[in-house]
Amino acid sequence: YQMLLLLLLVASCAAIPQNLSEKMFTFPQETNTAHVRLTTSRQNLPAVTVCFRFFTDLKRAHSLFSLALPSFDNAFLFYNLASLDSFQMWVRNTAANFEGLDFKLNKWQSVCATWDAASGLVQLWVDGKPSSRKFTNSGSNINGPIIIALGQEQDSHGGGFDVKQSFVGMMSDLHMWDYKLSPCEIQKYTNGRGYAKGNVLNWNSLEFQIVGRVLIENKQNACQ
Ligand SMILES: *[C@@H]1O[C@H](CO)[C@@H](O)[C@H](O)[C@H]1NC(C)=O
Ligand SMILES: [Ca+2]
Repeated sequence: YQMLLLLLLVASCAAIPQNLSEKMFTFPQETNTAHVRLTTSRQNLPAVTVCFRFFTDLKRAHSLFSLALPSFDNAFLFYNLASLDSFQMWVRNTAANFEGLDFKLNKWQSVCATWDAASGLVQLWVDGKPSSRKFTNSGSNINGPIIIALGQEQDSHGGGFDVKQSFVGMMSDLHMWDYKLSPCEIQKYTNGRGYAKGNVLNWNSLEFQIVGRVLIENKQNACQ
């Protein structure tokens, strides 16, 4: 009976959006199961911006944000490579490589990526600094039922995880928009002040489901 109550509680938590302001997800362990699953009713995106902050000491390759469609497992994927200055952005299963970026271990960093179907260009922003603009995939929207996994890299729609691509660390302030943020808006996001919250995913009103050992914790701010 208690188990049933617990299950009902878990089910209802998943359905109700939560305000994660001043919170973070902690991924404390290397597994091929633990993740946060996000869904959205939006199914047809002509452009995308995704921004979040993360902290890790991983020196191997890992997925930071894995968005899959039934037709493309890497429909929109942030993939950090083993060498810290190399990064891949995947759009509809086509990758662009970015080199010489300023990623650091054991430091909170902001990252944003923008893409639009018209130009097919992807650009990455690390702590507000822009990368080169690179072509991935143009002419088609990100279209279909979206499943996003934080903490794991999808090789199928909602699954196909590999422990050696999992994320260990913390993540916060995730937002997703269906348009390209301007450089000025990305600067505002990076500074954490006065930016328009995501209209596809909003950290202050987030629907999600936790699978396995992922914790919601307070951000560890120093005393004022
Ligand atoms: C979330 O919480 C923050 C801090 O308490 C508050 O400023 C903000 O208005 C809240 N947002 C929503 C959508 O409830
Ligand atoms: Ca994949």
